Amino acid sequence: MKKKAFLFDLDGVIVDTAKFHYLAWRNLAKEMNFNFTEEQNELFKGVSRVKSLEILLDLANYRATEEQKTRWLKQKNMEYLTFIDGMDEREILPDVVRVLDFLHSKDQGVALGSASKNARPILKKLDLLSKFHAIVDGNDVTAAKPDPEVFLKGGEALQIERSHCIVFEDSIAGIQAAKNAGMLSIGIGDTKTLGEADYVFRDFTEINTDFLINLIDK
Ligand code: B16
Ligand code: MG
Repeated sequence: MKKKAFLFDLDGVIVDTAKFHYLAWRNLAKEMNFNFTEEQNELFKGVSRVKSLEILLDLANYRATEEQKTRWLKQKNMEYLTFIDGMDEREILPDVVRVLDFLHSKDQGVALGSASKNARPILKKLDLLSKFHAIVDGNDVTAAKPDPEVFLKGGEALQIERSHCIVFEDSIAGIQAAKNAGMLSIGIGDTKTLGEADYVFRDFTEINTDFLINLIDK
């Protein structure tokens, strides 16, 4: 059995925090007199907080001062954190823990590769911190997905070469980041949206033990 690195995105892969990001951005959009839709929220997946605000300002056609942007970023995050505070283990997406535990039982490397600066408190809230040998998040990277930095750092932290790294991602930018890193990519979500990935599954319930063993032995 070979040692591989399995790199997990957070939002949309381990937990569905996109709905909380959406509610917080939507409330901010109201201050711009803009009706922010769930469809538009798709553009925010895997994108950093600062970049998300830039996109929202563009959509709303709103010119904000630097001071206002700083205030809004803080306000959005504070509201997001109140939603996170109400979360518990029941929010973990189906079969994520089964897959994490299986990889641990096979002595594989497991790391987080997320754009979020709130990744650690979220994993703590879900009691998942101990399932990761390394955490690379929005606080550790300078370049956002589709730049490969977050996954390259994950592989490095586990000391596993990139050709032996496997990425689970729900966003197009994240799949591109995995590809740019020279890693195998597994899309979690819609086949049409994530068509660029090497494999796509609706969720982890579709990923069976044989598939994981094949990935390890490849
Ligand atoms: P924060 P991921 C990303 O997480 C989210 O998909 C994206 O919507 C969010 O803007 C970004 O994290 C930054 O999050 O405001 O918590 O720093 O999918 O890369 O795990
Ligand atoms: Mg994601």
